[in-house]
Amino acid sequence: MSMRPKIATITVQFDLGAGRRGASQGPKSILQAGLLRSIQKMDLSIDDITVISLGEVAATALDVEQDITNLNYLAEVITINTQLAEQVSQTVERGEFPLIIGGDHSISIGTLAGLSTRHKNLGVIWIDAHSDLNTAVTSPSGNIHGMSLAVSLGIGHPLLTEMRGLQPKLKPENIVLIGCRSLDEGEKKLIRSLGIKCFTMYDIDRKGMAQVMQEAIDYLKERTDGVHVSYDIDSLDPNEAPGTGTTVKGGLQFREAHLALEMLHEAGIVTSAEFVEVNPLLDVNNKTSQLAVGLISSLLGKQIL
Ligand code: EXY
Ligand code: MN
Ligand code: MN
Ligand code: MN
Repeated sequence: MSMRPKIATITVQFDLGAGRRGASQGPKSILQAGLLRSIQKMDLSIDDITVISLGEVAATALDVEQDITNLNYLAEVITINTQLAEQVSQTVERGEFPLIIGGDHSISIGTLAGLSTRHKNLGVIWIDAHSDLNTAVTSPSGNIHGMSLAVSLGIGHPLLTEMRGLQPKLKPENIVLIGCRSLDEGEKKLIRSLGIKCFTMYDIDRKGMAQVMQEAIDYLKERTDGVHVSYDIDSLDPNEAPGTGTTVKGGLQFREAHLALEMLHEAGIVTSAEFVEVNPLLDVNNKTSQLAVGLISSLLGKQIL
């Protein structure tokens, strides 16, 4: 019996938070790329891994007043995230490690709501080309996957922020953004006004990933009661990972991302993780799903030697 917590894999076949369809097929392509086999090769037996699938959401699952603007598929986003929050909360209550496989990045609303029932001072490492800090007022697209971190801070439409019930919102000082290279004006204002720690691609190029990760780990270690890794595959350079819906050039090389996750594993501070935005419709060779399997494995502890 391994001493490590069981890994509760929650797959979320959902992409209505994004501007295009396809990320709902991310979980299947990541499992087909060998995720469970790769996890098994570590010190985990298969019964240490459970897989719960949250399926497609019936359209207009809630009757939300139709005059809400710039919040695409609001009802469906609320429905799936309410379900996901419940699953994550139960997983944490059972003392298991939640590993959420998306699906678009709007599902982090549910993940973080579920985690906040247990972690009163949760740290978040958000590895992403974007900061997902828009609201219906500042978003250029109305796609809720670009708003999910703002919602988790309690910023945005009440139907989203209050979906989280009375659970504590994330604290801005407990968030570290890594890999940003495409920020809207509203997001820049929020990052500055809230003093959110942000290592952009400029910082990574200047300091190197090892230094950035050491600073991020040291920063969160002293102030949080657990760390959630929210990994958006579009943090990688599109030449490495074309299978994602909102590509931005000048992204992370695979080795940089791999090092970041290996260092997070070694630091021993990570208590949950989610991997989102893999869209197999955009990558016929399925290279992106294979990269995702490699990154997930290194976060969970697969050492090179
Ligand atoms: N900032 C843009 C928007 O809000 O529409 C693009 C957001 C892309 C979000 C992806 C999940 O990271
Ligand atoms: Mn994102
Ligand atoms: Mn992104
Ligand atoms: Mn290990």
